[in-house]
Amino acid sequence: MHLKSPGYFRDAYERRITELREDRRKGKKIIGTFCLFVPDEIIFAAGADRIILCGGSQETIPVAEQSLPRNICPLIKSSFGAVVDACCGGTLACPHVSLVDIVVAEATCDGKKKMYEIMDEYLPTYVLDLPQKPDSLGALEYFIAELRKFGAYLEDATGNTINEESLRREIHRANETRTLLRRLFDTRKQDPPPVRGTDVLKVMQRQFFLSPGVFREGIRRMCEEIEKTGQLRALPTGGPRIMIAGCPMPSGIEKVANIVEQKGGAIVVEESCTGTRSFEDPVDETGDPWAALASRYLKIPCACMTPNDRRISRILDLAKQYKVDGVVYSTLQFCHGYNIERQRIQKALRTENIPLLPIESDYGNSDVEQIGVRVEAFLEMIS
Ligand code: BJ8
Repeated sequence: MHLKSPGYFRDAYERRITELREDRRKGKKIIGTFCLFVPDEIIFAAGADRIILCGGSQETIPVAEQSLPRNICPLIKSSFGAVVDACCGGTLACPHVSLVDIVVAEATCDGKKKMYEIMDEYLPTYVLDLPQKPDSLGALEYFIAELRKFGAYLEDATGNTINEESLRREIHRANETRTLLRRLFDTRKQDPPPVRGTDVLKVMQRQFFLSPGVFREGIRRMCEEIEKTGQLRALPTGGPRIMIAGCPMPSGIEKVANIVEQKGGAIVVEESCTGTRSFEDPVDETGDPWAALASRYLKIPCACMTPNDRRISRILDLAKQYKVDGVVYSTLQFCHGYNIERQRIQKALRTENIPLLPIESDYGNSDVEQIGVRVEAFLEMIS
């Protein structure tokens, strides 16, 4: 039986929304985020909470297109449309926006950066800066200073102090989450994998809006069940082993993953921000916590970074670890970073004889059939 909603998290979403609403009423600050580069550890250490605002809905795109160009990434349009809609009393957006006091954005791709400037007219938006060449001289020092500045901003916004003890505690908790996610992903190295990729994707999406404690408990129970029974309730498909690499898949945007499974591919790993990137590299718990956070977060191999060789070696490494037969490289339309970076990744994979299928899509369903035909041919080729 295919899991529609992983049972480990039943009712967790509704409870979470109620909890955040209640906490906010009591004065807790709720931060809206859009990106993996914003360290949760600092937000929690400041006594605030967070929820993801990344839009996965097609419905809010027309609202955004009233002020943004149409030819930009649908994730940007959907997210912006959700904020505009919610702030103008609309009913299209998910309930997250109305829970949020402040947006903490990040200087990643151009479309997002420019969108955030306009979003600030609707919700107070703080932008965390990032060095775009993470391995260059001074990049780490710069990012440490940026994180400290962000911490000071949160202290001001919440009226709380971030002390070393609270930061270390949150780093430790976040590392526990990373360890559990790694344990879950490790089970997928089996042949056939004991759990469906689409179910894991739904779990990965939950990490950005559930409370970390509830999320960890759900993952722990999931791992225990898989390790005890050899598989989850979902049946393994047993087809070619597929890595999905590319843009994140926020809740609602599972189209490509669904098609791969429907056509018989066994998704064994996702190289994306809704995949391995969220738990790779624990934060060092021994040294200065600000430096340790900066060092860990700067290693996130987002395509906004240049040169992004780290991503290429990680993809090759994941392909080996998970015994991948082929890579489905899934990008969103107009996401230039991930679309262009595909060339170097495809070249590197070719040296290992691993074929790659590029799929560029949007939030609509008009291309489902066409993607299905291409995925089917790809799976046949690598079977
Ligand atoms: S760390 S991947 S979450 S920026 S898909 S909006 S890049 S045009 S989402 Fe991302 Fe952070 Fe990077 Fe991860 Fe721009 Fe591309 Fe759209 Fe994107």
